[in-house]
Amino acid sequence: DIEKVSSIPDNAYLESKEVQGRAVGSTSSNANQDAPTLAFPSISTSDFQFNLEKAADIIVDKVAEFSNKIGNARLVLVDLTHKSKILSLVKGKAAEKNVDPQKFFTHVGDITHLYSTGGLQCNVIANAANWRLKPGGGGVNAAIFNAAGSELENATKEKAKSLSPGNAIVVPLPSSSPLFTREGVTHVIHVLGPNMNPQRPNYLNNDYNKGCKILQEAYAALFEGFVSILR
Ligand code: AR6
Repeated sequence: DIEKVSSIPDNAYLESKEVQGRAVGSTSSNANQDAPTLAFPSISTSDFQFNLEKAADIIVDKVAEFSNKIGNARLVLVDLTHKSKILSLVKGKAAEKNVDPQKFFTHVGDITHLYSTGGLQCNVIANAANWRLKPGGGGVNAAIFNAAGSELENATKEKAKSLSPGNAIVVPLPSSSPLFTREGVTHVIHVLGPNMNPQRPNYLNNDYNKGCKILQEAYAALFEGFVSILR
């Protein structure tokens, strides 16, 4: 796939390296591949239309802050395509800030097929949810609820009825869910980010003071949720 390969930036920065390693067997460069791993999408930057530069700064700041609190576990920012603007921005900023590439890297792939298609084992995935915690609505939310089956919907309902912006909720996934059996996902963490889309609820009317604060809170809640699973 020449098109895809040529679009990988020069500073590809560990992207998907262990994926290839996993397929051909273990090597010293991917010794950490069995570590607990949180895969997360870029919250609020697609349907919720949050500014990508601002989001990238917040992601890298929060990752840097939490990378000291997760032991040997890993954080992985995922997006669907090699052309993802948010992945390149975050890769650049993470390299500038010397974020440990063993603890944080980016990965191109569908968050519902990380192991089966990408060979990347992630026991926890995050969802960019809606406030009702309901399936559908497109984006990563629809993909995760579809892939996880009714098990996720029911397990979510048991935990909470709704979510307010800047918050996250950890949902243990029943072992009968296809996402558990096929991908090895044991927990989904729903996160509600700030909304800059006038067509959606809780619209912030371009108020980036509030928006950035809510996005920071959202990532802190997400990473704290992951830390609570590690304990
Ligand atoms: N795998 C990996 N990344 C994905 C996938 C996937 N299957 N699908 C989308 N992304 P979005 P938001 C990336 O719009 O902006 C929903 O309707 C996508 O490229 O899913 O927080 C909810 O119900 C982008 O980088 O979430 C809410 O109402 C990132 O995931 C609303 O959208 C987030 O894009 C939330 O909007």
